[in-house]
Amino acid sequence: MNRRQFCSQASIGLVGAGLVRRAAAAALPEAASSASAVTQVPPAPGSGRPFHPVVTLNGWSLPWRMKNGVKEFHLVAEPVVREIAPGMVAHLWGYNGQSPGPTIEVVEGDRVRLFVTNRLPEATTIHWHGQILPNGMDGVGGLTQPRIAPGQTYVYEFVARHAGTYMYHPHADEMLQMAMGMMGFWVTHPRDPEAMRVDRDFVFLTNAYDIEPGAYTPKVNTMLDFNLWTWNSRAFPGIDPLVCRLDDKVRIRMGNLTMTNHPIHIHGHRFVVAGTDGGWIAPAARWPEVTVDLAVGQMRAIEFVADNPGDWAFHCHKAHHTMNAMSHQAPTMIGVEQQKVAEKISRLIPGYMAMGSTGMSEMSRMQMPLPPNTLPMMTGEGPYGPIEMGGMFSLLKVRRDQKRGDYTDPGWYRQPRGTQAYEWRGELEPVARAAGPGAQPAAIELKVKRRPHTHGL
Ligand SMILES: [Cu+2]
Repeated sequence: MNRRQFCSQASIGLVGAGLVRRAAAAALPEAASSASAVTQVPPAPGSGRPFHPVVTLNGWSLPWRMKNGVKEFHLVAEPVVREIAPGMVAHLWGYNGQSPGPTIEVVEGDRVRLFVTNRLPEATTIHWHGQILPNGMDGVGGLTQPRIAPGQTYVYEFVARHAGTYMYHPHADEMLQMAMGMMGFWVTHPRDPEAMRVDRDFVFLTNAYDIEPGAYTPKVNTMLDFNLWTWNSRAFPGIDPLVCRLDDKVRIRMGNLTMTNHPIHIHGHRFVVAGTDGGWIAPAARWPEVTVDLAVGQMRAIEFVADNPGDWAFHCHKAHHTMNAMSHQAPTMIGVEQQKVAEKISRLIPGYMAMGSTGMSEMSRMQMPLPPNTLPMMTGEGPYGPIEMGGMFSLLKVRRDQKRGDYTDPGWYRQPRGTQAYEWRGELEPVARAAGPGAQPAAIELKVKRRPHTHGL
């Protein structure tokens, strides 16, 4: 645990203790709040039944109080400021200081009472996605309850009947409210804390925003062409790595509240899909995967053993979703000789740069001036240069010497000697090509130039 994590845990603990002392007699539990984007590893539960808490990427779990055997939470729907990644903040709506809201953790069979206070400028509700509950607690504005007007507090109460992976979100002006970041994670732990035990249990929600470079508030009417693809309202390199000790049993729970699907892919490991928002999958029915598609409104829990040391890419496989704010209207410039036109334009606009003649990778190297409050399209500096990724991208960091329960970033992985790709510096054999119609012209070979050797590895 690093110092910041310790301090944030300590502050959660203090809020929890404060709840018991100061608000025990009050009808309404205190609403804890956190505006930090640091991953806050929750402490072991101090009241209620035991469980092993999950770790919310760049987020936290909401403290509760026990009142006559009921687990009470207080959610406050309100405008929040969220750092998407260093260099950009967004003005979103969320819960208790953050978007997404804090993760709610309960145990199967718990009776749960949730106070929901609306500090937004318009009415809202909360739907408890995946829960099997009485109809009147389902949170669909107009259908199962009146909407919660600004300033009002509503109470939801039900029994968390099934262990599993769930989420919460509004069912009132939901296109706008979800485009503004209103959502949160819910985990119902099994009755037996040792059942389905893993060493690391990570959770995150996928979300997407359309925020013009230089602006702060998402465009709420965008249907598909979002420019920020985020996990827990964070874009790489703002997404914390998933740090593991070698041979840890790892679970990653993910939910999708965007407008499109996300094929989530992991490198260096095979996993099984162990659960959905409908419940846990019987072990004999699970099959191996390296990519799982998260459809809209779905949740998936994947499990694997982190038995391969290294820094492994973990990302959405839609290439546009590992990019930050970009213009999709930019023309393809591969193969276009721009030198002459660039010279002419430079006479009119000093500092003009021609871009993309050999691809777009060069853009990750350019230190182009950006308007305030946006992110470069491709970001993240690795040990060998730009990683050329943004958006829905993070790292699974597996280390032999990581301590149990320690989530501190161990830095970059150093590959053992002889286990890293290297440049071939010998002679190249001539390539044999078939003659006849459709054959590749030999001239292509002549264009292959050897690049200077840059890494002394
Ligand atoms: Cu995606």
